[in-house]
Amino acid sequence: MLARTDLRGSTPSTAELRATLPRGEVDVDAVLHAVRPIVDDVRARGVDAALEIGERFDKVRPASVRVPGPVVAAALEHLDADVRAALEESIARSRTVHADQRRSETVTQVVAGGTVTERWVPVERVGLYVPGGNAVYPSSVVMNVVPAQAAEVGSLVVCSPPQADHGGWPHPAILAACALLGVEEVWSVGGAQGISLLALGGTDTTGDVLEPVDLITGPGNIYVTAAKRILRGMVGIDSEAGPTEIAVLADDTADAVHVAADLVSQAEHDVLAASVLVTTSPELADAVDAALVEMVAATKHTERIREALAGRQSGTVLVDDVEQGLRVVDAYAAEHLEIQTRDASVVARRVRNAGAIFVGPWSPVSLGDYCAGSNHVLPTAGCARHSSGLSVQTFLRGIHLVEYTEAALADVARHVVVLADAEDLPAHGEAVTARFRS
Ligand code: HSO
Ligand code: ZN
Repeated sequence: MLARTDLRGSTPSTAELRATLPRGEVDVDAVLHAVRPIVDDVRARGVDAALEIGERFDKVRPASVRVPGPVVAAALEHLDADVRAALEESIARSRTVHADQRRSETVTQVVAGGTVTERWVPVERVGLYVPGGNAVYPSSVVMNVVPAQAAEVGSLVVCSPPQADHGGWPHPAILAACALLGVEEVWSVGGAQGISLLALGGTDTTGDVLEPVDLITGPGNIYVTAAKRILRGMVGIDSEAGPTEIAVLADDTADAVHVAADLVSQAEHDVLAASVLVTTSPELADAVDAALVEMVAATKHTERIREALAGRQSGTVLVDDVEQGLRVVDAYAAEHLEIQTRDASVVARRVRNAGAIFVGPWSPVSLGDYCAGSNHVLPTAGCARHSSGLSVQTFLRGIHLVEYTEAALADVARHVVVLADAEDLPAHGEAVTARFRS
């Protein structure tokens, strides 16, 4: 069922591995030309442009960008009681984990009379994008809002596309999650125009001012990603999110049915989703394939999953041993990596590159999607080599406070002057020496 790559007996370099391993490509550059005019139009005409463009794509125009408070409150009232309880559990666990990510200020005594203090200061205003359409994920509201709140950002707005069959407001499940989290500001606008409005601000149809944000987080489709790429710099953005990925590193101790279920679970997101099995055991690979055939036929979103598993982004990689498996998963740098091997906990700690690691037989990715307490907004497409998932840290800036006394400055003055002269910037040196001339 999954295409196979056999690396046994070979010693490919990291670059060779990256070229060989299954991976899709999302060409954001290809849509930039379509997105730039949208950004420019919102820059020029604000809310009018955003609503007009939205009407073209979403086939609906909300009465205002800002969702009225009573609409948000009503969504929570109508929320199914079991869904509410599950979301509350998800929020509570997530808050527990993210509260531990808060940072305290560090004061470093560099020399007598000279300190550098690092303060962690929350971003003033943030925009959290939550997709609509096919993917209605109240869980993603939790994953964006909880770290932002734990970081104590000044203000936050959740932004999600209007839904034609919900009166032009975002999906009620998303509104309900916002209400549960105590989010007071929700905007009904999506796509590239939503990202543009977050970055640029505007005046709502009601006359209310829509304040621009300093940082935008949250996944979206390729147009959302393109708009973030265009506006990055003017606003901060989190790492670009592509289709979801799961890699499983498994040996002969893994349960084939469980591995197959996990591969299917993430393939369920998108025809472009990637499911990759890296295993030392050809027997396990065969058993997973057999299990997939049955499982894919029996599950709800058969077509989507079949396409995702058959795509060139998915496959099985056979390796000699766990050592080689580790090199493979490090080269791949999966958004989600499961370790289903002997001594999983030890193996997991040797992984260098992954968005999040799910350790052992009882920690499936879907636990992390909803209720582990961990965050599910994670780097995709190999970005885990250099980026992390959303956390409190995403919403903080480290600011150095440099505090030297006269004596401490005098003591180091000659070094500053020498370095300034070496860079042919004598005025830099003068800014120090001027202080000691009477
Ligand atoms: N696996 C997705 C998140 C998600 N799953 C939301 C279910 N709902 C990306 O980490
Ligand atoms: Zn998922």
